[in-house]
Amino acid sequence: MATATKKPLTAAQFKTKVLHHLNFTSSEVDFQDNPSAVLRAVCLAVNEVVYEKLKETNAAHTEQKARSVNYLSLEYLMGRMLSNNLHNLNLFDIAQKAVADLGFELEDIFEEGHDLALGNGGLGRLAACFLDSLATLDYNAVGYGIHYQHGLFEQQFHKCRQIETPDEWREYGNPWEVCRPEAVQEIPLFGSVETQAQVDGSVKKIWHPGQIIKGVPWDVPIVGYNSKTVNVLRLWESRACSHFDWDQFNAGAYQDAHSAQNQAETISKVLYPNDETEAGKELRFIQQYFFCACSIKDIIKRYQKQYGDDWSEFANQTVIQLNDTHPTIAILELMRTLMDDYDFNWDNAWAMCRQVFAYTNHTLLPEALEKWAVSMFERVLPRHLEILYAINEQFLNHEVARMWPGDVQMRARLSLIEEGQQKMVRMAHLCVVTSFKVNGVAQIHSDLVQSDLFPEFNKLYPGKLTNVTNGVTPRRWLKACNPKLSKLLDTVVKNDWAKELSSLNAVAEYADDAKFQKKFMDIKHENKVKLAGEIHKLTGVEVNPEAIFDVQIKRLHEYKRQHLNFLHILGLYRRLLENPDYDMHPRVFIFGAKAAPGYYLAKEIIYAINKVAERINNDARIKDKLKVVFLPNYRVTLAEKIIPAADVSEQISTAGKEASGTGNMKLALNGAVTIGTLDGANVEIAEEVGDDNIFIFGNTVDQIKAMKVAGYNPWQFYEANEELKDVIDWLRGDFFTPGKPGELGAIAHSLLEGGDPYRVLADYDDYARAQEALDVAYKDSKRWARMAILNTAKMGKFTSDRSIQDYVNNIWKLTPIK
Ligand code: GPK
Repeated sequence: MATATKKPLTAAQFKTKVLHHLNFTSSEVDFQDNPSAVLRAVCLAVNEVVYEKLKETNAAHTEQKARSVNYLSLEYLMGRMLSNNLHNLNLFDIAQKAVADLGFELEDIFEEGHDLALGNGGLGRLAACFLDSLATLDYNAVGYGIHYQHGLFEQQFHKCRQIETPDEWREYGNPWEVCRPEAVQEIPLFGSVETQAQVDGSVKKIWHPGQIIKGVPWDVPIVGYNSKTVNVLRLWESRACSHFDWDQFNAGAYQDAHSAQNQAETISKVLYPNDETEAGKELRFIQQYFFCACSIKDIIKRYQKQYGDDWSEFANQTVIQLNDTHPTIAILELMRTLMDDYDFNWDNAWAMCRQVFAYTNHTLLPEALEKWAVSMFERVLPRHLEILYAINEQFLNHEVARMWPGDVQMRARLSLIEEGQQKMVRMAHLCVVTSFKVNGVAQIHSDLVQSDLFPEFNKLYPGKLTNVTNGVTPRRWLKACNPKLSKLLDTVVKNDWAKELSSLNAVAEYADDAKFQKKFMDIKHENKVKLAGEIHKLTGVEVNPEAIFDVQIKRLHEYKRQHLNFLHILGLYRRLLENPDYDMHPRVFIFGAKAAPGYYLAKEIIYAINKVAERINNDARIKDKLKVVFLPNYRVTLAEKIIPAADVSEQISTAGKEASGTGNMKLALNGAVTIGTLDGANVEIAEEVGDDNIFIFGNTVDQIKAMKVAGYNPWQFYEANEELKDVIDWLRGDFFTPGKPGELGAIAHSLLEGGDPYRVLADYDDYARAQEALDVAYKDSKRWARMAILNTAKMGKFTSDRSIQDYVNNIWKLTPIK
């Protein structure tokens, strides 16, 4: 298909489009004091370009019969869309002009936008970065997920404690989505299975569902950067099938008439706010099945549009990537569909499934490995449970028995069913058995997946378990969020680094160049001044941009060890109280984190940090040497403001617990220096930047394991370090909570009586040592500038374009669209 090269839009033309939408789509003639109407009109103007490209992309996909990846994910943390889409379409400058002509600053218009926060943390944001890269690299890809009415809750602090309020991201509509009534699906649930004998002696299984739910797709266009492609993220919304029972309504049973509808709509009502843990709730299970079933039907429908009833190309055309175990049920749904709806025999259906599914593991935490009660499974999806049992039987009797004949323990260990009081389905086992590839998300994590999590599967299926190190999109995480640094990089890098991030390597040559150092650090300073304004707006706290901006932004979790950072802050405070002249460069500790609403200790950690911050920030004795701020409602949009201004990146998880991390990459890319453990992608970041440009501390994975074998005793570390002992005792007493002793005691209790499961105390000493080394380095401004520059220069590996290319080469085998 020959696409005529179109002339780029001018600012005047773009302004005409915006005015058109202000007048005719929004009927908003007087928009001067209505920036949100301007935002909507700008989005609609951008969409004119987007839809045109979407149409062309669809045509090219059809014409080229391109193999596609279908990314199944329960979470997508897209953030705001406008700035990103303008950059990716190369419309940023003209939009800025057009909007200025209308009397607005483009940046103020952005502030009217709402985050698409349909995810919790790293896993959801990774999915968003991957969609950006897939479109940028011109791959045929569809993201599938749930159109949650409420995304991740909004966080406020009330008397230092986290309060959650519902996210209302589309209360007044969302310009970035299109409803597709022509692609609605119907999804069965509950009921029973009938076994019908056939004339040929075989049996046919017929599922008689107890309920049918409607799945309504909403498409969010995904615009590639400087590419031809616009893909879609297709999000399913649940609705009742027969909308309204008028008989009941007329008979006065309003409640009943509404209840079926309410029940159906509950499925896509709200995102579960737990990061890396599973509650085992039926509604969550139904969410998973609902979106998988809609997506499988949609994938088949797309295929049949091209190939009709000929299934021979399906496996060539389709790969389905499972983003963690959350969409595992898609495997059973495809099996069921092929056998029950399309008359596949078992072997052919199973062979098909084994060719199309691949699975990404994102965590080793045992509490995050999904298991579903067999009893619940049977009630909700009786037919799927039958299929699961049949897969298990075949797996155990053929594959396991062949490798380990007569080994009953091995059978029990690998079985898809965990025996016990309550029989459970092990979703990860189903993923590993079925998928043709299983990947971890950073090298050290993938090694641990092979050696510790699935060693038997690794033996059974050599070569199946592999690694794809995570990455982040440099479009959002440098070009759009840090325009000043981006422009500086443009002056010394010839290639378009946003598309070829490894070309940033050229910046390394300037690491010792005094002029470049000054420019680089001046930009960092300007970004810090801007963030200081934001911090003041959000917390009322004044911070000094000359101080070190030390940042820890991520979900609140014990394994991420915000409390290690916190204890060290208390240690610094203690040193300053003992000696107000204690030699340290002033430091601002900046936190951003949401805690799962039901995660008690995580919420106590937030409370303690806020409480201590109140005291420290108002303590005149220590002057400006120490400030602590916890920014409320951490989300993609706030990350975009914090990251460009960070000097220090805290990546301090217990070794072996953080699968990869991706914030570590974003911060380093923007010139922050990492203080971190040898965990997740920190290991690979250290390899890239070199030992001189990162502060590594703490026990390694092997040392952590050895401590467990030897018997870990947190009291020993408490007794051995006077500072550590003192600050923990502060928390146990009423130093920060006069008259209320022990109000901050939960942390101390978990570290001592609770056995310190994440080895915080074991790493305190070395963490404090690394922090001192960092302080020394910062005071040498030339040395620090060099470190910061080299961090930016050496991040080429961590673009999500590289991750996607790894997936393509080793797993998906796609070819780009021409
Ligand atoms: C892992 F298992 C999970 C999960 O449920 N949610 C989530 O955000 C994260 N993750 C890991 O904790 C990070 O280390 C990793 O970088 C990220 O997934 C993306 O792979």
